[in-house]
Amino acid sequence: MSLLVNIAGWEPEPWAETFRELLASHRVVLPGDDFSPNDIRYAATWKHELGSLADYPNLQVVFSLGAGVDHVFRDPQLPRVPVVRVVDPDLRDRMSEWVMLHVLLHHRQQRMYDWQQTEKMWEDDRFQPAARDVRVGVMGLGVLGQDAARKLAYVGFDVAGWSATRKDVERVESFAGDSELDAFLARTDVLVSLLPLTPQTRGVLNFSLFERLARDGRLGGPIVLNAGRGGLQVEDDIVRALDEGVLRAATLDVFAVEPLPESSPLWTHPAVTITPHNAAISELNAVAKSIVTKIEAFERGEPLTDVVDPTRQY
Ligand code: NDP
Ligand code: OXD
Repeated sequence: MSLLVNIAGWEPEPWAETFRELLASHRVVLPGDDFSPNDIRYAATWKHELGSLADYPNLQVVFSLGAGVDHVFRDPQLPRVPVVRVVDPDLRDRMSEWVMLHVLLHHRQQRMYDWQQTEKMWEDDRFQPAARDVRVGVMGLGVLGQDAARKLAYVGFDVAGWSATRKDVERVESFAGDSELDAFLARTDVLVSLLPLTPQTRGVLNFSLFERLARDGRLGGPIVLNAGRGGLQVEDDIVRALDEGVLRAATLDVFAVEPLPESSPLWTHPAVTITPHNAAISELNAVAKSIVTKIEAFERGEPLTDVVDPTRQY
């Protein structure tokens, strides 16, 4: 039985090596290796080439090497087998760190102080609201969103979340479905997007949505953070909203095209903070171990966990 490691954009060799160490009972192969397609039972993939999972007649499970699975479902020739995603505390905690860091950077106006430092400027009379007076709204209250929301609430922010179905998270107000989106936005000063990219969510972070964020917040205008996927945001709308004062600032980890092209105005916009899609990296050892644990359980006859619903695509 073999595991095919099928990766684009990341170095595949270290992944194959780690799987070999952790899954000694299986052969671990890369697409260019010499193997029979009939031997492949599992595929571990990140942005695999379209169609490159089609010719394995005994493939039983596709494992995403990340929490997101849009890179799997974009393949029109995806075999009809279960798709399993990463749900792991290592990845979850990394994302919450990113969210906390960037919400706090805006809340404590750290970018302005960075600039003041370059000017040797001592200007300490700025208005500084309390965290309890800043309303953070987490779009996507799933595994990552719930953890980030809990931690934001623990620090003292006034936190709400929006998801398809209602959630019960301590100290986090839950808004659900399209009918409650406007109410969620109207009470949000800092919007944190942790949605998956699906046909329903593509382009949701657009000018019209930005206009519906709270205008009476304590940070001088709404702020948007997106670590979900680039396809959620309309990048021209972000620039326009910043230029027209509809948004005060944006922090973006993900982009429609990655790496972000040099020509993008986002690179140099003074109100934009950019991180290179590393809000929560898939740490090789943690993710490979979690996949191997799932394979071992599956082979003992236990049900697969973290299987993605192919109709929802998340
Ligand atoms: P989950 O599937 O656990 O959560 C997704 C959340 O989004 C759920 O609360 C779901 O609602 C909600 N949702 C989905 N579609 C809609 C919709 N149409 N309307 C309202 N709510 C919706 O995913 P995770 O939290 O594990 O991950 C979220 C995303 O984060 C990933 O898909 C990936 O794209 C991104 N990510 C980015 C990383 C980075 O480094 N930048 C790293 C890891 C992940 P409900 O629960 O009610 O179904
Ligand atoms: C993921 C990612 O989906 O890293 O895990 O983007």
